[in-house]
Amino acid sequence: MEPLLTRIDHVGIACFDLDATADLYRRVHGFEVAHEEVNEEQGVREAMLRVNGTDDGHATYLQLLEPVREDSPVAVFLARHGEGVHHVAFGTGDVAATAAEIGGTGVRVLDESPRAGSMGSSIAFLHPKDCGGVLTELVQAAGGADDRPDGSAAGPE
Ligand code: CMX
Ligand code: CO
Repeated sequence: MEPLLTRIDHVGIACFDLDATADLYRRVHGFEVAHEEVNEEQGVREAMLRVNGTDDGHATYLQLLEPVREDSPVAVFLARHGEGVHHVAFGTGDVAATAAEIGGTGVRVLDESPRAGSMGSSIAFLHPKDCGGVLTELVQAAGGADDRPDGSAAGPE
């Protein structure tokens, strides 16, 4: 079977104060904020810190997440667990097909159809209880960056 997930897109980190946490990662790790946006649907303000690569869909990021409302998943997580790693996100060429394929194995897919993610990407989440305790995000970068050189999607065959 071709691998469905072809790279690590980002690691999501929950924090109470986005600006203070971005400053910490700049001072301690030397990472700059490449992109910032509010995702109302996910209930977060987020900053993408590029770790390697370029912003053409092949980079790996840290995604800092600050909740913008009390009932958002990140707010619930912070209240229960405090700050720290919230999810791991893998790149895939076709998020809907990959979610369907993984869902077919019995893993709970949390999004009926893909939603809007950072920087124009399409995303879907897998339940942490079905993924060894790790909330798992599937990411299809904008612009087909995960397609193979021959133009075919790097999704399931
Ligand atoms: N990582 C690992 N385990 C997690 C978790 C996480 N991020 N969030 C919750 N859990 C665990 C809890 O510890 C709990 O386990 P126990 O029952 O053993 O205590 C269980 O899952 C249920 O947790 P809960 O606090 O009751 O939370 P909910 O079930 O209401 O929600 C989840 C959990 C994963 C379904 C929900 O957070 C969700 O739908 N997440 C997807 C969307 C999201 O996280 N968006 C923000 C990021 C946006 C982005 O990346 O762009
Ligand atoms: Co994410």
